[in-house]
Amino acid sequence: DADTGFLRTLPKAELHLHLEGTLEPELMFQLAERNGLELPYSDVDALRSAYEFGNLQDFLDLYYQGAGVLQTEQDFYDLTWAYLERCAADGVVHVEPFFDPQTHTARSIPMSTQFKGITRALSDGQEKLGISSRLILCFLRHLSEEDAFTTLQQAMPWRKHLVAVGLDSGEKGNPPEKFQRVFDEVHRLGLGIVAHAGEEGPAEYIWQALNLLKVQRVDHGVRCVEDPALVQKLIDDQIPLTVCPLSNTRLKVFDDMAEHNIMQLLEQGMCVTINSDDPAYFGGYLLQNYIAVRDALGMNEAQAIQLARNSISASFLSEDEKAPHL
Ligand code: ES4
Ligand code: ZN
Repeated sequence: DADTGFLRTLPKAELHLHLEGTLEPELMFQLAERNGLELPYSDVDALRSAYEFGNLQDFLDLYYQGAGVLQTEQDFYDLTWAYLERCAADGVVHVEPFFDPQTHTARSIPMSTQFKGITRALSDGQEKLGISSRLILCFLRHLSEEDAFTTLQQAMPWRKHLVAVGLDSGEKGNPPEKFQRVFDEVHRLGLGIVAHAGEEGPAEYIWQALNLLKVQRVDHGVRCVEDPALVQKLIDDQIPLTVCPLSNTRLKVFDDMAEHNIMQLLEQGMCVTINSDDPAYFGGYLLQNYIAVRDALGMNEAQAIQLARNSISASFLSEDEKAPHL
């Protein structure tokens, strides 16, 4: 409809997107076939019907299993390219995707295979689709800090292809403080810093991400409302939150989209953005997330414009690079 056309045409950036979370069941089966692997599902429909999650860990178990079909440079290219084509269709002009190298190095897929496939697709995305991008490596927080240090070392030959380092995976019991020293090193290397915090974890983890890891953005962050002093800090310092509405409802962070707090956060003056997180698993790419928020929470055009502008201004682009989109 006309309204969806408006949301599509808005220049939007996506700042919270896991490349492994864009692996559609169809591509998963294609890659399994290409690589001679057997999937524990009879077909695409059987796999899709397994996407019924009670919490974050239920999802992560399937997500890490699914990523097992990614083996060659071409696999990483095809994954990334398919995502960029979706972006073009949704009016996304800039992306800052995450990838989880430890998921792949643990299966003996070299860091170079991952970087080569992903960066070649991102470069084609700029050239053929006009979509700019900056890549973010994420450490898996359920693994040790030592493992994160090793991963950072292995990524150093590719440092110029990275804009930032993030922290993802199961939040409960894996607080940001566990990774303070490795993010000190990330800071010394001149890379940006982001972290998932306040998705399933408490407001305290958001404080730790800010004060100990020195993040420039908070991924999710929706549980900030449990601490009024934290809410005030996020407003005062205009720390961007990369909120993922369909993810939060699929993973039961909120029971229903009607209960999501994103519009309250926005109206309180926080720099909130809309993102898709793991769209192949949560039922929609970026535009579908805007539509879901509009339909359930009555986001009006002015608010949609604000959210899209926030996504550009919260990106790691330079002010000169942001200007044409603002
Ligand atoms: C993730 Cl939704 C979410 N939370 C934490 N880690 C993740 N990795 C991929 N999706
Ligand atoms: Zn995420």
